Amino acid sequence: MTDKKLTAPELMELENIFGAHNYHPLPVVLDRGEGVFVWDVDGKKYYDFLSAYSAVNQGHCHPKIINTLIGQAQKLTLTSRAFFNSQLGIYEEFVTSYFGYEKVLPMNTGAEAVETAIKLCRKWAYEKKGLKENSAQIVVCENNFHGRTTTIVSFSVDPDANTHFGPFTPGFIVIPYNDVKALEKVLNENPNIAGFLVEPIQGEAGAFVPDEGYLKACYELCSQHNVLFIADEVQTGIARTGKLLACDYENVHPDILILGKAMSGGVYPVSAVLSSNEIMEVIQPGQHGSTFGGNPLAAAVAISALDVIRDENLAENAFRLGEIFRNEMKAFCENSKIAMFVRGKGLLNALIINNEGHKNLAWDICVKLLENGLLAKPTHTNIIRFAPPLVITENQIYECIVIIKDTLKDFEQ
Ligand code: IF1
Repeated sequence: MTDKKLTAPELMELENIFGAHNYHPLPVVLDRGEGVFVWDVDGKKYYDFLSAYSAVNQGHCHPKIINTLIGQAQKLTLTSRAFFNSQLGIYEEFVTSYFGYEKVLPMNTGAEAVETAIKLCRKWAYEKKGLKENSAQIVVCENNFHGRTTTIVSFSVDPDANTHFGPFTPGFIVIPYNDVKALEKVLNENPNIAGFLVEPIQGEAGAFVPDEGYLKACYELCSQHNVLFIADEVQTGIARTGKLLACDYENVHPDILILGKAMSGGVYPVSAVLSSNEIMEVIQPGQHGSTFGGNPLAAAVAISALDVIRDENLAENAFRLGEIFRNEMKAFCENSKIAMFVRGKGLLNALIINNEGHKNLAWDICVKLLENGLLAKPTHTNIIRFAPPLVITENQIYECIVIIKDTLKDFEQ
């Protein structure tokens, strides 16, 4: 931490000059966070309705998680996996029982966990399913977002994500999302399919919720065809959508579950791939890993972060307050010319803005929201995502609904 005191414009200029321009942030420089609130360098307070893209479900700087972080940081942080450490086994038992799996493979970021799942699925396909070497295909969905590595952007349909980043990794088949028939067709026509990788709700696509029954139907098709159902719950998992996992809504237990973000409450990069003994045993020593994956600091922090989810009933809170948020915003949309509709589950919601004749309207609304003390970010030019920390209270969510409605009213002609 530096004690150098610079103004917000000076700090933004430093990022502009010395940092790569791979982001386009809203003009606010944050300095401190606590629960649902963050403060900028001038001491102005905001409701955080992004939660670091759902990593901070437990709220900023949750005291229990931070205490664990400090305690473990003073004891042992990293050993590599060349040795055992005193936290990892305890975490592995905890996390597998928490999510109902037999084994976990610990990694750090979401993209790394997705990569891990892809490698695991391919190896399973050759060693257990009996596919011919290098023939395995993984089915993915249009408008997916699974991270930024070269392999993952190979199957993105977003030109920003993959233009000029080729050559790409082969072995992926893209089908429309929320389309059971498309999955059935590809499974019937292609005998080389190893897995189906899917987000239970598409986050980057703007909290796009599939039809009820979609996940269940896909899961059943996969099991009929001996194809692994792989759920990327990096964003939807850990209580965000009103259940521990979004797949819980349809009682689907993925063959491979991918988690990240809120695994640590946003204090440290922790991701995980969970599966059965039968699938996980295809990876043997030397075949996959990471210097930081499974380190004692991550292990200790993740136990605390998952304890908080359970102890504070954050899934139930997200479910209940999400209903209130959508009902209020739905009613508002009925009489609005610019707010078209709201969608989402739990506290992962998006408002669709009518930006005809005013391309930057969603951005301008977010800048106005910022001025009014609430942080949210637009996506795909006309969608605003609303995803506060799950520790938000009923009174606070009503206060935020007022801020959002008042801000939107300013843009109605
Ligand atoms: C950024 C979106 C959110 C994810 C799913 C894997 C990853 C992500 C379902 C990779 C990451 C992020 C990363 C963030 C923006 C973001 C995002 F707008 F792109 F879609 F959350 F809404 N699977 N999502 O959503 O995890 O490697 O980043 O830890 O700045 O790119 P990661």
